[in-house]
Amino acid sequence: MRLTHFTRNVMYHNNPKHRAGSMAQRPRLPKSLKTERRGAVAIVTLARPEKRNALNDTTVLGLETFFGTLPAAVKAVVLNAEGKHFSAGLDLSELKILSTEEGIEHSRVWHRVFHQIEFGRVPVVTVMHGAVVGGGLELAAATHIRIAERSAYYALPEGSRGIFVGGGGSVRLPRLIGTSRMMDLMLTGRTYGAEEGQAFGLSHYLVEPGEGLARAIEIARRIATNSATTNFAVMHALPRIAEQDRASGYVMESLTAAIAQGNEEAKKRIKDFLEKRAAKVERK
Ligand code: 1HE
Repeated sequence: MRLTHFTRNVMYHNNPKHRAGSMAQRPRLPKSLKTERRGAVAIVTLARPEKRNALNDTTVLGLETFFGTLPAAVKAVVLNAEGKHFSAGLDLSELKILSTEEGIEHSRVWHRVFHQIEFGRVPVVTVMHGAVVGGGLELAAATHIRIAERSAYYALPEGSRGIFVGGGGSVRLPRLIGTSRMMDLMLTGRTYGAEEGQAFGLSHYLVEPGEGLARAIEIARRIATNSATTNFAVMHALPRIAEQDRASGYVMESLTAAIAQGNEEAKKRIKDFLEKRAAKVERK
């Protein structure tokens, strides 16, 4: 196999000495990612606006390092992006040199990294604006809460580039918007605007331009106050239950509910409510 930039990168990250979490110090992230801490919330920002945050190997593997080495005190993450666009998707300049075998490996690396985000330790809130296309949409779809600024628009230009989604898009996006809409996006190259994305399930919140990050931090802070058991159950049990047959789902739900309610944190929170120390459910 030719030793391309991509294969060298994968070999580096697959080496146990270099893997996330095995280092004594916080590992270095590539320049295309910036990070910031706000208490229990960590913010990771795609920072390659000159290339419209196109996702190259370095950035994708950097995300793996970031999510694989989150300090224990971080309870939620915000994913943000610099510049006018969230992400132009896969860095096409890297794709042009991959053989078929390397293409499979490339896609499998994206699967591994995005799986680590979706089924990681903490919920991730994404702020989307401008172009959210191809692999950028696949990345956003692997996160848990998506906030769209009104400038956001969505597309899957893989069809017009002669390729196919490779970052888990064909698994995740039909579950969000339906196979039929995804077919339309891929076959026709059309875009959906922010309002359509909101109506179809690509975003949970629609906000004015420039308001996404503040809203994301507010939501991430709220998520960080949940019990770790609840967040774990929502991230790991809920999507699996949704994909199981009903009978298995009910069993898994009972077990998850019993484990959650049995812990001291739940007992304390319920007692607090009953003794009027906790917030009511309010519609603001
Ligand atoms: C890129 C990329 C990229 C921009 N790979 N370099 N994705 C696409 O097919 C989308 C391609 N990009 C675009 O359609 C447009 O760039 C945007 C609509 C996102 C933004 O337009 P604009 O006018 O703001 O920027 P631009 O002038 O097109 O691009 C600025 C620079 O970024 C330019 O480089 P420069 O050196 O000439 O300045 C572009 O070449 C570069 N650039 N997008 C590489 N994608 C795991 S499978 C996933 C499969 C996919 O994601 S396929 C979808 C690929």
